[in-house]
Amino acid sequence: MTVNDQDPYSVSHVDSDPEETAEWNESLDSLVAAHGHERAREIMLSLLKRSKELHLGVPMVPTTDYLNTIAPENEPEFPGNEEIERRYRAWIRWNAAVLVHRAQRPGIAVGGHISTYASSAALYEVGFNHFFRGQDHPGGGDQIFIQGHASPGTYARAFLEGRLSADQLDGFRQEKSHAPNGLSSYPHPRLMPEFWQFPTVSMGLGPINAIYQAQLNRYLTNRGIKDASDQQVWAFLGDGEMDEVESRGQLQVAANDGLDNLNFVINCNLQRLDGPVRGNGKIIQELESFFRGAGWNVIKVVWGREWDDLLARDNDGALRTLMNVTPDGDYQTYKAESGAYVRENFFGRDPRALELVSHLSDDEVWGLKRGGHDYRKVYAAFKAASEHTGQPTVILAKTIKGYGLGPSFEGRNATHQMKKMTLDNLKTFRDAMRIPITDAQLEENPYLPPYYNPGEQDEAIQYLHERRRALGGYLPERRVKYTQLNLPDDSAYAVSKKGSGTQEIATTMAFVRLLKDLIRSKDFGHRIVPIIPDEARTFGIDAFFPTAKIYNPNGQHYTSVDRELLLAYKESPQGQILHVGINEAGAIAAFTSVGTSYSTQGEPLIPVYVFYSMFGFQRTGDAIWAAGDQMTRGFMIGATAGRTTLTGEGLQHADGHSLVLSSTNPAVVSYDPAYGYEIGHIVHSGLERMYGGVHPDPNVMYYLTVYNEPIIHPAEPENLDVDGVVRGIYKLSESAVSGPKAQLLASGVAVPWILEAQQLLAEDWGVSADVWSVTSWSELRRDGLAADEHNFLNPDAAPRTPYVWQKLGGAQGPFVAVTDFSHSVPDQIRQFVPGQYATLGADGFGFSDTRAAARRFFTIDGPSVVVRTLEMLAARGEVDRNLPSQAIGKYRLHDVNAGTTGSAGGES
Ligand SMILES: Cc1ncc(C[n+]2csc(CCOP(=O)(O)OP(=O)(O)O)c2C)c(N)n1
Ligand SMILES: [Mg+2]
Repeated sequence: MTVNDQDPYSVSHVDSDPEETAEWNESLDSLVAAHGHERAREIMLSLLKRSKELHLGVPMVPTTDYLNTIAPENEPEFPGNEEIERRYRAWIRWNAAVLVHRAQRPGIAVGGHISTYASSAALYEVGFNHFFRGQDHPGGGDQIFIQGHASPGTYARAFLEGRLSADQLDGFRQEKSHAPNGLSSYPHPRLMPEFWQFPTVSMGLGPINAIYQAQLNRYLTNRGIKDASDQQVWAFLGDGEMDEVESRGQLQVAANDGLDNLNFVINCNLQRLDGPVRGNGKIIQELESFFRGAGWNVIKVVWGREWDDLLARDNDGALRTLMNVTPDGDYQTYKAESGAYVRENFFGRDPRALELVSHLSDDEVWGLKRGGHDYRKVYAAFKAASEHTGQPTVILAKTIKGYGLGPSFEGRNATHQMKKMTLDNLKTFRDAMRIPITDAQLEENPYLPPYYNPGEQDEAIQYLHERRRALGGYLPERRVKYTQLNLPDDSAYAVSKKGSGTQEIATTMAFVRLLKDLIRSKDFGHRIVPIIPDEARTFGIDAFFPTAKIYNPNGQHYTSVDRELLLAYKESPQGQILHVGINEAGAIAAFTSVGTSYSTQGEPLIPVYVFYSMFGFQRTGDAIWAAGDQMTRGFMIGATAGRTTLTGEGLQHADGHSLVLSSTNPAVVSYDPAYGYEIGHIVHSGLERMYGGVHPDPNVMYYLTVYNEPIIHPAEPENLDVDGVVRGIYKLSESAVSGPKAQLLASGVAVPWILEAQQLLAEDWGVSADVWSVTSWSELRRDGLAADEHNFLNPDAAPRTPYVWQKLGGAQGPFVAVTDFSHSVPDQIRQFVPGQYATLGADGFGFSDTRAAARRFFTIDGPSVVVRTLEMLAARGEVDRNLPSQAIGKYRLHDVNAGTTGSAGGES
């Protein structure tokens, strides 16, 4: 069976000598009575230690009984007016359901979720009324990750707060057709930039991003950039969502960092989309052991106050045993049935338990609530969580999916997807929520039941406002006011401009050299946050270890093996580098929190996330998409790029498509630079765009592919076409020879190949080829599409010319493009090239071999470019039609062993 049955301390555990055991227990009881809890705890710990020495095999307690962690006698006073809060919670619940229902009106029918918020309303409301501090709070405010499909509840609250109008509620999921009063389906900062802070709806990203948000807050504090020590992160999550690897995979980070500023609230309604989360087991027990094992503080809120009396009278543990052994599937069914059913099928299994409820009517049995619906129990849990120190806390709150919506919703397997209520459902729900709306009003148009808002003068609404005032303003709210940056001056880029002299270096190294100088840049460098998933040595970033240091809030308490070395591995609470371990999912979560610090904390930081290009977009593309939603700014560096360049590593490492993937993310600006000076201008323009204050769209992430093949980097040419570098294409070399003309295009590591081809074409075949470095195929495509779109919609206006066309318009001869990526990368600009266009690329799986052999295999090397160019010229009648086959013979193009393009070596 599942973990929930393994508790050796549960009442159902068999005792071989109960009398003797009772004597021991009595001793303990009198110890507590005489010397108090603390002393008794000391004795117990000492006994446990002794039992370990005696090898008694007493296990750590992974789970506790299926009971509330906080005993009734330890519950704090509820400080609010429960009656008033309950009143407007019901209004919020009504409006949340009605807004989804109204979104199903004929002709609209855009979907939405009713049952999720219905199950979690009390959890949110206790938070909003008593815990969650707004951004005007002196401490800086809390950060709330709201469960994506519970968004109707947040909108409904904002409606009562007067922050959203009824027309806006009716614009739910109609962002264009109902503009400017549309509301996004889920929390999407990009779509509602003044409202939502954290996108959460892709299951699993909320939990992992919340962990790294809490870490960022500590990082800012430890590094003295901002005191965020009074801020808490609260993440609302689903129990089904906890199945995602991202939900659980980084729990240890939160524990190791001691993130007591982090609280997870998991709404355990026992259901996910299709049915039970753990029908045969118990999700709360499973999560308890999982979180506890990861080092978290666990608070279970299983039962409402109505159970307190029963449990107090449960002297022989009969009820507790039933609670422990009942699987979730049964708990779900109880709540889809009736009080009589619960009496018979739950309590009825043990006469002693049945006796405990003998004085209750069936209705009262039905009224025994789950903990997550009980204000006081939830309040107690939130208070304990917010006060707990040294560990992150998870609250596991048991609820009913579709709570209060009546028998056709509550606990039904299909409830997640139910978006519409029948007239009867509406009436039942109206009664349960005590909404002063008449039958006649509902019957008038069942598609459009009215919203309810008693107005600003209402006592409850005033109470609601007062609570938010006391807590520092309304939530959620996204702000973008931030400390202005002094961007580095030109001298920071000098290293890129001067080239590598006679030294061969990879573009990775060229980038790292620039990064080093940027980090040194006064008043600016400390805001750069290198993020590295355990590849620093691969990319030469280990050089930063001793100076920038690796962030570890606990410092370095061991004697480092390499302490004598110049490049010692140095961990420090003030460390600048976020070394996240072998963990791309965590790295992108860190990238997101760091890259949105300008907004969440008003303190810009520039994340520079360096990774194996194969394990970036391909592995964590969804998280990068969410980063785009959250309007993250920063730099992603896809190192060891290229299908043939990372020699030797083979199929799973050889990246020939990350630029295709990155091109699909509208928030990503991708570049494939060839030389250091290109990198310098690209990074410079990126920083200007993100933080220069001029660009209309600063919310972008730059993606640069860099390679590990050592090459000579030329110094920056005089009169470099900087605009071309930044916009995506510039002429690198014009052929001096006379002869038939051709134009060669390449990006990144392939630029030297077309320089080689230029030379071969001139020397072997008398062809004059110009060379263009294409720094960004995808930006050129975007520009071309924008021009197309403009011309399409404005036939009478002066037509726009795509930038590629402007650049290549006067160039003579056919165009041949080559790349170490798949054909689809250079094919992106095909329709904007003013002439015949052929592309060479490396499609298919990579493999292990030398660079020269691999490039010959894919026919993308210098001689391949020559042959392709000659073929195009021959087809146009500009060279002899026998030349291509002569060239194939001369270069032995069909022989992989004849390839010579590319150097050996380079770190990987
Ligand atoms: C990555 C991902 N996969 C699938 C979905 C579709 N989806 C939305 S909600 C949901 C079920 C959520 O169940 P749970 O987390 O228990 O939330 P509840 O509504 O029960 O509170 C699913 C599968 C999604 N949003 N994200
Ligand atoms: Mg659920």
